Amino acid sequence: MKADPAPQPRILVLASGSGTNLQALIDASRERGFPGQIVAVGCNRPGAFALERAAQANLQTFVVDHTRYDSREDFDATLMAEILRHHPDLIVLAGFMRILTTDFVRAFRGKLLNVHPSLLPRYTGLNTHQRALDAGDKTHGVSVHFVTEELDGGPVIAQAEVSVASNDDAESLAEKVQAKEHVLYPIVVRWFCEGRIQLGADCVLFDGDPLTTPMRLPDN
Ligand code: NHR
Ligand code: GAR
Repeated sequence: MKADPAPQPRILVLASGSGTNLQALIDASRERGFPGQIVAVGCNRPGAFALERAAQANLQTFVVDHTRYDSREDFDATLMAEILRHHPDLIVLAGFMRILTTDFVRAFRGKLLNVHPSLLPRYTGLNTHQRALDAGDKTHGVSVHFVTEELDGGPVIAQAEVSVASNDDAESLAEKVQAKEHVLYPIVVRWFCEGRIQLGADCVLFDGDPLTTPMRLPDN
């Protein structure tokens, strides 16, 4: 008798908005040989288009509407309970817009990834494209990092750069950065599912070795 194939890592995606990163992950996960399976999509906004994308892909969904909770602690406790029902090995923040409490982040330490639209450590938080423009940066980009208590401060796994043109505005820059996100995020999720990346004490381990500088997607 043939041995059962090893179960694939279970991926849960959290989104808040249009879900283009979710879509990129759905598409990648359907390629032959992808080493993980998306088991559910959670969202904090009832009307988000990400939910339609998930339904279209026949994925289970759940909504925890943050406006219905008095505190972040209560919201996170409910979110955590919903997540645990799906027994994920990896939780992927894909345009998820709620800051998570320390308790939540600690409960899933080493299993939480985020895609952030800047070259961290530059521009943590919101409004990153306008801030890069205002600073006169010639390059901008995207980072994928492990989520820790420190907002957008967890160890960076990989980055991709875009060049800023003199006629770029926040919208055109966001478009360029998002195109990179859709390539970079599935690559990093694949690495995670293959067991190649881990969160060490205070850095990323890649194939067991500390990563001294983030991995880079070649600039075209
Ligand atoms: N939570 C922790 N603890 N650590 C991180 O690194 C996190 C996190 C939650 C989300 C994504 C992040 C980003 O990529 C992320 C990283 C939302 C805000 C924010 O200010 C900031 C950073 C990120 C996501 N959110 C507002 C809030 O009050 C709400 C804004 C809105 O709804 O539009 O939570 O940039
Ligand atoms: C992405 O550009 C992501 O980097 C950014 O929001 C967009 C979500 O797009 N995330 C944040 O700004 C987190 N604060 P999507 O919903 O189409 O994937």
